[in-house]
Amino acid sequence: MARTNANYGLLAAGYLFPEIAKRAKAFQEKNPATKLLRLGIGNTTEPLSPFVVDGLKKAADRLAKVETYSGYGDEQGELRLRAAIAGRYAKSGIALTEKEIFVSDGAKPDAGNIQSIFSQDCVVAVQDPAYPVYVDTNVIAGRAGKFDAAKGRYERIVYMPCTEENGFFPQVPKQKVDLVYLCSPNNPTGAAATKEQLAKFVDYAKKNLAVIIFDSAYSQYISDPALPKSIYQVEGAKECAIEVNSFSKSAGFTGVRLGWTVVPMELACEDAAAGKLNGMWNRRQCTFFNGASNIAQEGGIAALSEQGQKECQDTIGYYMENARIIREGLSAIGLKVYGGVNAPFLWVKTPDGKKSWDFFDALLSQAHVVTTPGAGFGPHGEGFIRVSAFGHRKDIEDAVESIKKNLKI
Ligand code: PGU
Repeated sequence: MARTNANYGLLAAGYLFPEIAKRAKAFQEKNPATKLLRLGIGNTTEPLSPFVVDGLKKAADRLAKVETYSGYGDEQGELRLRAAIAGRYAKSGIALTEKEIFVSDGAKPDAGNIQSIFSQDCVVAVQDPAYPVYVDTNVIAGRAGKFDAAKGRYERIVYMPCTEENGFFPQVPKQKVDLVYLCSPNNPTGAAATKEQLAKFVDYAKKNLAVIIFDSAYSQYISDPALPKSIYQVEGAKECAIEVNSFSKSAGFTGVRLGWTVVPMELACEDAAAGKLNGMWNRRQCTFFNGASNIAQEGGIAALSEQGQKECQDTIGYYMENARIIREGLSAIGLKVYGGVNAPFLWVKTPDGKKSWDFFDALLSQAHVVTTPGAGFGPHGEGFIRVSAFGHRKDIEDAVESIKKNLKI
């Protein structure tokens, strides 16, 4: 008799974004004439850079001819792409070999799957609020324990509060934990960590033989040159950190699908000498994954070229101008707005201590704007909503105007 993974029963709620889509759809069905303005999920909207499109087309054309056709590639990704990724790190003074880079179909699968190479009894710490994948995948893996509905927390997860008081970057945990998830620039708060802040976690991880899982999916949105785009800019981080990244937000590949994970050879933990975790992730990927699409990988190579980088950066500039419009518009009506300077997300405090789902509902019903309630990202997300800067300019402007005109604060 087959039995199911009972850990699914421990998940406190449905996955956040489909849940929001469901509420938006219900509202739309009741109000069919209303145009909803979607600043909820962080989904890219602008066309790919022409240079990247060329790369994708060339790869598709190669598949059309017997002489150039290719099937399965290396599970770890095309060597040329891994070399190009290593080249990007080299520009920040980080030396990585191709063997330390694993190309994938996105940062979400990697951020979700990476926990599988660690022991089931590892204690996990997350920023609170955090991208829900870190917690949910550990719930499914059986590391989170039961959900305490009164506290809005899983009993075995260590929540590291990110608040207005600490500039949305947490203190290192007081207790010993084994896996630490960090995301910078942060989803959802939009805060980008300084090198000094990351260095404290690197220190902590080395002292406790913990491993940091660093999600840098929004690194290209950093405009302040003093802020690190990779945790490996911190001395010693290769010994204690895995880094996950993506082409989704940097090159508009949310639908194309391409990402990567760095597992440095130096990385070690309590029962793994240097090299072992790299070998385990390699084994995991070879067994569960058959490589990213060869077309997507050619697009990735084009995106990392000089021309590709320039064009992709222009699109990032477009989204960051959206962020500025949202920031200024919402601040002008007296809302307290964080983020949106080194990240495509704005973290907006709800007025009068409103619950985040209530403010979400108010924005939806009064202004017809879809956002993401902060509570969906963890207990300290309560009292905030996340606004995404991804969208067509006109929709962003309309959303801001509609909030200004229609929201009753
Ligand atoms: N990491 C972070 C921190 C993210 O915010 C997202 C997307 C990803 C990874 C996903 O990267 P891929 O390379 O595309 O897999 N976050 C969006 C989309 C929602 C989701 O479920 O991924 C968001 O709105 O938070």
